[in-house]
Amino acid sequence: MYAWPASEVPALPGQGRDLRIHDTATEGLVTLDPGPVARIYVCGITPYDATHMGHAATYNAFDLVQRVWLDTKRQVHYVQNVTDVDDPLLERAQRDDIDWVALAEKETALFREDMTALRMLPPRHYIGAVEAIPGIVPLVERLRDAGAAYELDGDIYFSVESDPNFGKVSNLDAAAMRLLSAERGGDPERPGKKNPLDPMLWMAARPGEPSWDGGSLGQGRPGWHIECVAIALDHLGMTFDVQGGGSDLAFPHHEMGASHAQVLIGEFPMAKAYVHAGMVGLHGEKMSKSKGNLVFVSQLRRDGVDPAAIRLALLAHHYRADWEWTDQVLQDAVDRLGRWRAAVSRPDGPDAEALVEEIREALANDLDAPAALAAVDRWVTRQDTEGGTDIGAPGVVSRAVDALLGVAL
Ligand code: 5CA
Ligand code: ZN
Repeated sequence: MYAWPASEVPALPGQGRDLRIHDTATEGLVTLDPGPVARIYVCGITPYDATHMGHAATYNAFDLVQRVWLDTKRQVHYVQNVTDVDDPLLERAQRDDIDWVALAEKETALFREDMTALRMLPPRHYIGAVEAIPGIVPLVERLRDAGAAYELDGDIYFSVESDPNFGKVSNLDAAAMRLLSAERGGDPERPGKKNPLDPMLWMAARPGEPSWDGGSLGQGRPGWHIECVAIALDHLGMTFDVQGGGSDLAFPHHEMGASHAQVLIGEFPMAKAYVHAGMVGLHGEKMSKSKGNLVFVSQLRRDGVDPAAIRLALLAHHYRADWEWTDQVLQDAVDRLGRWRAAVSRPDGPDAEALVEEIREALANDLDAPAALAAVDRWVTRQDTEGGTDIGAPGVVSRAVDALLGVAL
């Protein structure tokens, strides 16, 4: 499907830096050394409700990854999916008595608007689960032919025991995995499974639910993890640089994806770094569509909040931290945006070359956006207190903030 328009990314003077980022699998920082084309897969939305601040924070993190790479003059091959058929989407459509396709289209369209307003750079390939089905079916068949999948009442499950590296993405013990499997779309209680954690690869058609021709798999629809594996392998190939998402995707989603790829390709890991953003909460609980404690990007925009302020509110938190959305967070961002805009509209200021390097250094260091904001704050304060005679400096600051942080001043 189509994505959304890209905003301009100004070229900056000097040299970009290679990204050092936290990898969940090795539980440490890795310095990525992509070739001339960096490859990243970011798990996309399940479009049954509008984009909330948690989604926006996660996509902001991976937008920064892209901007750091672009600053090193690399191209970025960015792929994102849309889980446009899955249980929660079908359940919401049924609850609201609307067509599931119309619901998915409506929420995906709103997501595109929100991403555009927030100046998130679009993926090169934006792929829906439904359109990926012709690529998913042969992968499930291959897993079955390799003895890594089995049938249970017409549904086809992946056997986690077929992967010697199972567990190496999320590094959790068995009890934690079992708990999270139940919470996050798995069915550990279903009788007849070889291992309670085994995820579904292909779900046989259910009455009243959409289904597709799965060839030798029968009529049905794809499981969640194989969706992302099929799209990633098709568009990026094995061993791409980053697979990204919120921390709630480490297990089971990214763990199972790595397992599917291990059996299909015979290699681990599928991504050189598994990068996970912290969870944004509201009123003490993780913001989630299922709980309904949500602040929507589109609602804030409707209320007249400048999307650049929303973006600054996200950037004020380290991507790996769990944090709370509050009115104060937004107010602080609105105030900061006002100060920055006033500063870059002045005719001159202190030299900004060192500032560009500070922003680069902060982002290259595990995407430390709060440190980048603090560096800009310091330049703004210096301009205010000491003045400065560099007539090019406000323009340099404005271009650096745009190119590296995605905020148009
Ligand atoms: N379609 C799947 C991924 S293939 C999915 O998880 N969709 S989602 O709509 O539920 O979430 C989209 C992205 O937002 C995921 O990366 C998820 O980890 C992230 N996310 C969801 N809630 C939050 C939150 N409260 N804070 C931060 N990130 C969140
Ligand atoms: Zn995914």
